[in-house]
Amino acid sequence: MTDIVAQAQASERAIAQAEKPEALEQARLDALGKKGWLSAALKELGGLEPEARKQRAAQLNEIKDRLSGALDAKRGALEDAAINARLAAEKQDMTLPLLDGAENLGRIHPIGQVIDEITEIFAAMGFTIAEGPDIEDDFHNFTALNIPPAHPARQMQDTFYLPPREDGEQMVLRTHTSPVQIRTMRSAQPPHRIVVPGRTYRSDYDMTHTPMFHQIEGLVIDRNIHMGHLKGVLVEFCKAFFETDKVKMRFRPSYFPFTEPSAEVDINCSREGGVLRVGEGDDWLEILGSGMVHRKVLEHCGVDPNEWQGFAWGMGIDRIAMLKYGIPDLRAFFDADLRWLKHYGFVPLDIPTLGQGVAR
Ligand code: 2U9
Repeated sequence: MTDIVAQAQASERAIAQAEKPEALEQARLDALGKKGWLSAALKELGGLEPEARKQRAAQLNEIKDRLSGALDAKRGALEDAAINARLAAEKQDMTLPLLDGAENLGRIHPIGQVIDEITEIFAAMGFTIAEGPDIEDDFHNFTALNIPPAHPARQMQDTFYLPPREDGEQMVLRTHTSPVQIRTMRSAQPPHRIVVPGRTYRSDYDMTHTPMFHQIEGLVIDRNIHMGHLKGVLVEFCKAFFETDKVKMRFRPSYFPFTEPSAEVDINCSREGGVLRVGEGDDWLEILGSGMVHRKVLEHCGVDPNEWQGFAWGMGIDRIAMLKYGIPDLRAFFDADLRWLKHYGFVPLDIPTLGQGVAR
């Protein structure tokens, strides 16, 4: 009898003192396991007198319940302790910015970035984006734009011609995005306010020219439109794009077949020490061409030039991107070099710490 009480107390002590699940399991096996002392005691019940057996069985069951309860409680306590120990040891500061993740973030190509910047500025002025095909017919790329057959822009060295079709028509890779404005005017009634970004193609390749390049053009057609509107829109655009109010602009008379009068637009810059700074200094830098839409172009589009007038402009996106972000070589734009893109590209989300990581 005392034996059992002593063994029960020893088991309770072993349970209380167990510091690891393995020690607790051993304590359980020693008492309640098949070969444990309680199982052995239960097996001995059969040899007892009925009355003694009853008392002994009640005692053993009470001990078994007590030990089982103690084992469950201790198991729970050890599990809690293990979790708390892990929480303390593996604590992570979730407020720290990403480091490895930032390394692997994709980048927006400078051309895409500049297209987004420019279209956003014009969108705020009420323009919508228009797009069209890269492969164009002669009418939309040249004739409608008042570019006659003998014009140098049509010559083989500038224009990529596709093999003639069965009907004899020779399509071209568009040499500017202007055909999109032609399509817009021929398919919808004025007024129009559109910006047209896209790929354009000319047979040219050197430090400053690639056979595929990007343009963005704009067109406004409405009643009583004049050069003052053209100037106002382009001045606002330049201030917003170069993020300065002090940029000076110069409108120089020029010639384009599709506009009359025409003007090229320069902004002031400094080139001290070989570093180009926009909006500073007394040098000039050409950034775009513009003009009032030629009446012959309006007529080609079924727009009555006596009722509707408009202005248009065009600029090279690649050149403007190089200028704004100090990118030296145009050809690198199209090399698909990920190291270059990591350096000159833009992080998609505007979260500074994502782009730069943090000190460890
Ligand atoms: C229509 C009528 C007029 C678009 C214009 C320019 C002037 C111009 C060049 C800038 C650099 C092309 O990428 S570049 O080589 N563009 O100077 N573009 S006016 O005039 C239009 C367009 C469409 C219907």
